Amino acid sequence: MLTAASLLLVMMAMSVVMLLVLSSLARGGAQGIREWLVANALAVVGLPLIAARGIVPDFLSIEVANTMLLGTSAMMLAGFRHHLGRRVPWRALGACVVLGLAAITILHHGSDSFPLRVVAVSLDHAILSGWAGSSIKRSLHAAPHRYPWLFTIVACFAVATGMTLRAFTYALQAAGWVPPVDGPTLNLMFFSVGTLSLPALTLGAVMMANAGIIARANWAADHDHLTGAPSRRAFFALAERERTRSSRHGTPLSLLLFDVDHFKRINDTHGHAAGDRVLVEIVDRVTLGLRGADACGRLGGEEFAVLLPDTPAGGALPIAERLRITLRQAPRDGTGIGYTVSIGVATLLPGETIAAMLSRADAALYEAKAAGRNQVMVAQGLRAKERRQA
Ligand code: GH3
Ligand code: MG
Ligand code: MG
Repeated sequence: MLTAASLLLVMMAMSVVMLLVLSSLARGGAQGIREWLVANALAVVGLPLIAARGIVPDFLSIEVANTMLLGTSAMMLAGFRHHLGRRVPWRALGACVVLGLAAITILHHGSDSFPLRVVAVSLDHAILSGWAGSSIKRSLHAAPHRYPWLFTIVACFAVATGMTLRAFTYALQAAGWVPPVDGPTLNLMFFSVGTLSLPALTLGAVMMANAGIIARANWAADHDHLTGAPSRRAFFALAERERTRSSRHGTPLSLLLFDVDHFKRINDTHGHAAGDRVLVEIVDRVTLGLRGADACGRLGGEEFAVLLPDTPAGGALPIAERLRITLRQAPRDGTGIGYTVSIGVATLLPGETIAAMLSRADAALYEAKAAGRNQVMVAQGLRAKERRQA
């Protein structure tokens, strides 16, 4: 026979499992894990204390246990706010717990009303869960993956609704209403809502943390860690997508491959850190001058590529020339280090692969270097070699 005590002990075991799951995610760098761990640790102690009613002193199974469970809801909310990058309102959370404790104490030692104690505690849990749900809902637009967030929002609001219903039912009972089910069954029904809430919210938290870890890992794989530009892998994937689109719709696709001239000298003269700042500055300046559909990727070292969808050879050359002239002029609020780039331009030939186009652009870039640097060369294949002197 399922009793409130056995349910509480099962849920305590669930919290122990959740502690292990959360601990396994702690190394992933997700924010909020510490608070969720504390929430479940509080439940591991608080739930058996409630179940031990009559065995341990009332002070422990009523005041201490209920305050711990209110702390659980408060710490879950703190974890969600931390995870979302929102301010954690520690004072308000502390006030919710302290007011809850005050109400429990008064309703224990004053009027000693069990239904009114349930009303106070349930309302407190309802406020904290509803608050968590609306905080997550407000940040939903920033979710890396919607499902875990929607699951958690629904869980928070379901808990808040269950707790409000519980408060309402016990308030009616305190006013003399006789419920259609007997006291222990009613207690068990609402206990199920209460005890299921923490595992459900923790499951949502674990899914959100996991989605965040995966999103960060994907971002790291697709972006260069220094400049934030698309990585070689991401650039090739994008170029491949654009190549497919270009051959399907018959639209032109061009590519600029550029390399910083004498970059080794910049490192040698100003130091490696200054060289790093120059690379970041270059990506920022190039990206600023591109259209939305264009992309600048870092292929390695001080070599970058710009993909120009819907751009024929005649359009790519002036863009390359503009890029070369812009980068030649030191920006007013930049590193203060002067540099130039050499650029190879290639436009996709019918049936050509991205690797082949890139190889033609590379040959043009090599020619630009050999011809004295700080210039643009157009790859052979579409038209005769073109050259723009600085
Ligand atoms: P060239 O005009 O022929 O391109 O000459 P270069 O000096 O630019 O070319 P080289 O290939 O001789 O040297 C490239 C240098 O770029 C050497 C390498 O240490 C430096 N480099 C590569 N990656 C980074 C980086 O992430 N940060 C910094 N600061 N330097 C880098
Ligand atoms: Mg170079
Ligand atoms: Mg190079």
